[in-house]
Amino acid sequence: MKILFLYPNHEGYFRVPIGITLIMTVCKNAGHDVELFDTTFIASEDNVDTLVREKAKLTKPIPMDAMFNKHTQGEIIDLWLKKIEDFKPDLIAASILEDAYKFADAILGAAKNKFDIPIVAGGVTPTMSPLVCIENPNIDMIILNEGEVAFLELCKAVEKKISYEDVPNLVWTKDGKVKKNKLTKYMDMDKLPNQRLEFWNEKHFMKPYDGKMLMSGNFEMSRGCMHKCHYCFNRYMQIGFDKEQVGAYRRNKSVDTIIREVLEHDKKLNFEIILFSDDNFLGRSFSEMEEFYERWEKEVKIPYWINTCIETLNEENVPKLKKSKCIGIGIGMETGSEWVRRNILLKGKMTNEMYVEGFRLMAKNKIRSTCNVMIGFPGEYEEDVFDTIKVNKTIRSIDKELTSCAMSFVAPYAGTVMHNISVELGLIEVNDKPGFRGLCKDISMLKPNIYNPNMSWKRMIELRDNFTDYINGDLPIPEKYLKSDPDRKYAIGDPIYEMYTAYKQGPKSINPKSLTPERDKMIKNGNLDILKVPSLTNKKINIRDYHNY
Ligand code: B12
Ligand code: SF4
Repeated sequence: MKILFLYPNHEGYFRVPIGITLIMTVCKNAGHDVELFDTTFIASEDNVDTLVREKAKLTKPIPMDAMFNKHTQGEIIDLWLKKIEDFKPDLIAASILEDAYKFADAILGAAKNKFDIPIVAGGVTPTMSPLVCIENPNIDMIILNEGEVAFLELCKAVEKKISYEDVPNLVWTKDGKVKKNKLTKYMDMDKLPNQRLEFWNEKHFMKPYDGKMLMSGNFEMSRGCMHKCHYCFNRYMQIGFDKEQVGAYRRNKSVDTIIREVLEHDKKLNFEIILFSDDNFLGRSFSEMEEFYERWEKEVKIPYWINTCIETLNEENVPKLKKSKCIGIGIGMETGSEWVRRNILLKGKMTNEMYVEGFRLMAKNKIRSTCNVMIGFPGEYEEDVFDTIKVNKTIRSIDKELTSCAMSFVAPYAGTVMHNISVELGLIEVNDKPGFRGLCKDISMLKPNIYNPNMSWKRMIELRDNFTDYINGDLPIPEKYLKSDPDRKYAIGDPIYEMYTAYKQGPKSINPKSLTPERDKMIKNGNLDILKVPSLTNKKINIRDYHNY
């Protein structure tokens, strides 16, 4: 069968995406004819993320605009329609993240208008919000969650023209009713095939790093995370599906498998750096990591970069990471306010002290590090932001060559508690078009998305823009923020925190027919305090006008 995949990447953020690559791989391995329409290098004139990082003085500038050949949306659609005409697929399959959903919709809509080919969507956004996406007239079906097994079953059903009833993980409509089929188990990571990389433009393998472009490989050694952060899609992946599978989400690939996979590709591609996409690389047993350090050092010898949680680093493993050629580590701290981290983000009990120690340890072992933080959580105050700035200033001062810190805006992605709370409290402009109902309009990590009564839109941008200067000591921290208030007297009585309590158990997938279930429940029970949240009382500040405020 012929399957045309769509990777609707609209901001030029290149790197081989493992998810859709694995889906294409299983299809090709099963004998299907697979082609890809990838917009990465034609929908943007540069890599927006790198430009932002360069502007924030986080990376050494490397001009990359020559890699891009920006087309208008109309031109992209013409190319897409031509591709469909030439290839004549039996099925169109798109991988969608929320930032690119609107763009994906425009491309899929053009196909829907002109051809009669079934369209299926997978990836994080359809997985988090199936009831929203299935209302989209340009999407016929959704594969929830991991697609390696389910998608092949769907191909079988489409090819043989048999009922979709037995296709696992499928969300579809029958007789006007939305149906959710049974789910398959989370994948055994050692049973996954090695990625087939032939679909991708070679530019996807380039990684701007320390002022150079390196040949990079993108691999995964684990899936999932054991933490419960309120802003992260991982929490939904733990609890949003099969109750029996809650503890099964966090899984590892064996060291043997990952080494074999990397070496297999390295023979042809000569990697200069391996990027591990795992969210919490060191969140596995000590003995397995020992095996990894030893074997990587002897058999692979390629420098690598990981993301991990701060509490996984210690005096014993950091030198081993270094010895096995780990050259960089990304850490999500998210906020420097311990109260916000513990109570709003549910990020665990990590103290600022633990973060500073962790960064010190990495610098001592000459490993580069990045501390990622955000601004704009509902219930965050300017005082909290300066707590973030102060702890990052300490981290920066450890070693300016080896540490870096990056601040982005909180993006309330559907499927996270941040999104639930933002919708319930009227803190975001919510889309009301079928297929989009309940999603945040124009979501992006590059601008404020969430109305915050404690900080104006302009002030948030100013704080983000000045973040690097504050932490480098080029801008003084205002006198009134020099001392932190661990009791957060400035926030006492803020009714917003009630909504966090209502979502303590985790996020709920958005139902476009009932967007504010918890608020409705509170009002029904006579708990009217929630209505005192300024976004619900102050009609003068319309969310739509927040950017002028
Ligand atoms: C590596 C990575 C990237 C890479 C690769 C992107 C990609 N599309 O995979 C790069 C660096 C390019 C990237 C960029 C961005 N990323 Co990113 N990224 C990740 C990260 C850390 C790992 C992704 C991964 O490889 N996962 C492992 C694979 C196996 O899982 P998967 O991709 O979900 O795929 C499985 C299923 O979803 C499904 N599936 C996927 N596609 C399809 C398609 C079909 C047809 C089917 C049936 C099934 C299916 O099957 C797959 C296999 O099981 C994730 C966090 C995470 N842990 O997932 C964030 C994440 C996906 N990124 C995110 C974001 C926001 C971005 C950016 C917008 C950031 C920015 N400001 O630039 C851009 C957008 C780029 C784009 N349009 O794709 C968010 C998405 C949130 C959301 N709800 O949309 C995530 C979840 C992180 C977060 N903040 O929570 N990212
Ligand atoms: S620690 Fe990181 S990856 Fe894990 S749930 Fe929290 S934000 Fe997500």
